[in-house]
Amino acid sequence: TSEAACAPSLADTGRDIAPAADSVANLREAILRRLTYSVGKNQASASEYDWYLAVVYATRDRIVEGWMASTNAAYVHGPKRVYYLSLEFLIGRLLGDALNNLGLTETMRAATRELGVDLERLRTLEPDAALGNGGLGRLAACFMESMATLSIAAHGYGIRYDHGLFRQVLKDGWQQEYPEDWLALGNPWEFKRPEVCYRIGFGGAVEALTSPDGATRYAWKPAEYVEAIAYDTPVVGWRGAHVNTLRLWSARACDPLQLDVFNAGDYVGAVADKMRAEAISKVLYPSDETPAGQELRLRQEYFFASASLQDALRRHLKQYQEVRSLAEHVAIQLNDTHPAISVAELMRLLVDVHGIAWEEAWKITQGTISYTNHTLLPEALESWPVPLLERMLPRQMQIIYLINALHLDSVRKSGHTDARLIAAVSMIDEHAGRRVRMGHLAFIGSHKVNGVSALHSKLLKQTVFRDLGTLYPDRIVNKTNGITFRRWLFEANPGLTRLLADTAGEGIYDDPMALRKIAPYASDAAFVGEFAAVKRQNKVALAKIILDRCHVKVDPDVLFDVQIKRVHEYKRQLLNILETVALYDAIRAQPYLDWVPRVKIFAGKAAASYHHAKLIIKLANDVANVINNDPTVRGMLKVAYLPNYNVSLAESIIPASDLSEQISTAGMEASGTGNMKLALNGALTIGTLDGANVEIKQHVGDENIFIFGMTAEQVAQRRGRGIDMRETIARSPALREVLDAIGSGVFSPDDPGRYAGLVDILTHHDHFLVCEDFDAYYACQREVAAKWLDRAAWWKASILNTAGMGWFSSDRTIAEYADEIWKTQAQKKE
Ligand code: F55
Repeated sequence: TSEAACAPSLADTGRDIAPAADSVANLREAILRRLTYSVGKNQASASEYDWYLAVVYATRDRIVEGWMASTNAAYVHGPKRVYYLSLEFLIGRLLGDALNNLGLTETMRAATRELGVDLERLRTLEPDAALGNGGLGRLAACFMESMATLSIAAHGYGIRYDHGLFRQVLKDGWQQEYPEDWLALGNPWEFKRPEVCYRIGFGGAVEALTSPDGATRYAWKPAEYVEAIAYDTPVVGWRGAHVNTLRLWSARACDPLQLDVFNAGDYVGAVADKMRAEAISKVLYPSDETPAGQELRLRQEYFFASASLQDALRRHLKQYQEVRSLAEHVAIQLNDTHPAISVAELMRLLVDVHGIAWEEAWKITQGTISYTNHTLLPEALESWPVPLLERMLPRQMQIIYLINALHLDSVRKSGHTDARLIAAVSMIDEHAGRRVRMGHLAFIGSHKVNGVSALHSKLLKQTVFRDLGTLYPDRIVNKTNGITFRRWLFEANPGLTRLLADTAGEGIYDDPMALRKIAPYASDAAFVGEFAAVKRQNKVALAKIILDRCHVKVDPDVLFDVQIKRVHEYKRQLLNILETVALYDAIRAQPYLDWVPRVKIFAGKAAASYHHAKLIIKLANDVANVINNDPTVRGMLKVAYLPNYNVSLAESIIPASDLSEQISTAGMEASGTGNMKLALNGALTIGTLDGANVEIKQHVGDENIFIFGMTAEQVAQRRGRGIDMRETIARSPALREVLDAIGSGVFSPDDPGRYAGLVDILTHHDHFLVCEDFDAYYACQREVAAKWLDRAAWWKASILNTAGMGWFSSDRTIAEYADEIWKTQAQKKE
């Protein structure tokens, strides 16, 4: 029997149909072969993990031929190539993704069953690849899957961190960080490519050479080199049609040790250089939003930018034998400013290494690069001190100066002489020591700059890039984020997927807009019953996880109210906690009223150095302890903080959620993508008019979402009047009671002063306007409760959420990038 017999047939893709007997047999034999020859075990001695490896290898074997075909097709047909440069790829587990996209889930389930092992169990042995912090990194992972699905010839480039995002443990409610070790048992998905190796320079000096024709050329002589080694992971698209590559760089010292130092007896000193070099790919920086500003971070940024650009240029030269046509054949997308040094590095490679004249090189660079902005927060905008850049990357700093000088010349030539404007559009910030503004560098080096939701892109033009946007009015565009439905619906929620396909037809597997077809069933009693039954099943499964991990027993029939995301003041977990306490007070005041029972579910990590966010986590846990143990509440309110939020946990929580908390201060959440995952799975949103919530409202309908609070404009106005909240608090008895209770230690009897400072900030410097939005939020939550009591109305709204979310597929987002930014199209044939 040939391996081809195992190839996915369209009919069984993603469906729970009876698998063909011979494919099951083939797969079973393939697993056994891999167990024997790759893992080196027999059936009798194989551990669960050995079986897991054999299953991954057998799955991978069904990807590799398509991978080589896709790679080859890109050389033969020459479509424009896309390079997605991101310091983060928050991937999660890959086995379910690969099987599902190959249409092999059921066949594999049957094959493993015949071998006496449980596929579901094996899946959980895979560690999450957590090479990202949050939304930005997860977006990169969704985009990789969508680019493969749309057969775009794309490579992802990033860093193969030895250690991804830290593991969060809650000890007495306090967050503790532990190193994460996803590679401890090896990584069966990756292919090491030791032959794909680039030298990355650091430090040293620039030599000016005058050639015989009188022109000056510059040569950078780095003081130090580090090698970048490629590790490739195949990314298989939906139905296995196309396979792209995620290429992650690992840092390796050029010399394993200094033998002379070693021979002199200094065994530690002999490997010091090696340690310094290899530190570059040791660990992901765990900060979301606030850049760490440390030298090692800049080394990471340059290391991966340079390796990726050298690799892209090598591939282009191999295919076209010259570099001048780069912009016609290549699009490079910068995921935030983290890879923005690419602008200077590409110029260096073109001018110094390939001998292209400056002006032509600049056209190529701008024509090739584009940049996505993910934040407006001023403290989140990256800038690097000029002296650091001069020391670490002297030639790139020269190039930045020259780009800036030419940029400012052209600004002046077009008639702008106003000193304020010149200072505002300069790549050098002269305010607090001289620093290079990486957002400006990325903007000026790009042909397109995009925001990630309609509101965010609008605000981008009004704030961060107000002046640059006026000078280059066509440059800023919007590309509202999306999510891959394969992971966030088909894999995470197979029960709902089956119901949707049975009702709306198989078309939903390939056309997310076909979800609209379930709208007519939103009040159909039979459909509602099945929809509700799926949700209940998912809630039973989550209740078990909550019991195991939080030791809190929750009834699957209560309202599951969920806020899952990185912990940050602007995301306002505090607002949710304050409302929880107010509800607790109200229940205690009238315990025999008919309260809508609910559980508040939280999950999320705080940056390790973000003390205030860690205190918010502790508060949520303190509040949970008091409420969960108060008999007067009689289970009408519970609070659970699930530790160590990651992609896999999200896949369990999201399908079980009834209410999605998207309550950031308006104007501060660039887009949000968890909001999309939850709404797609039938959760109703309670949220502000922020980020993509605005567009979710348009797509699901005003009646099917709970919007409250200030708009972005009102936030700006309110802040203009100052952020002292004493009057606001005085006007709200409920808020006053809550703040008094928290501030006086009702939830922290072991340390009554624990939250005095936190309450003081809310009272006197409430930058995120928690107090100002409190009453509106509390009232909106009561509307949620009222709707919950009208079961038919609730399910109708829930179903209309799922029906209306098709537009938020990342396939739509990627198609827009391809059309309007990359100017590329899907590959024809392979
Ligand atoms: C990571 C490192 C640094 Cl130095 C700065 C920011 C981050 C980071 O993780 N940012 C992030 O996740 N931003 C989010 O991007 C999402 C995708 O566009 C948005 O949906 C979300 O609103 C935004 O906060």
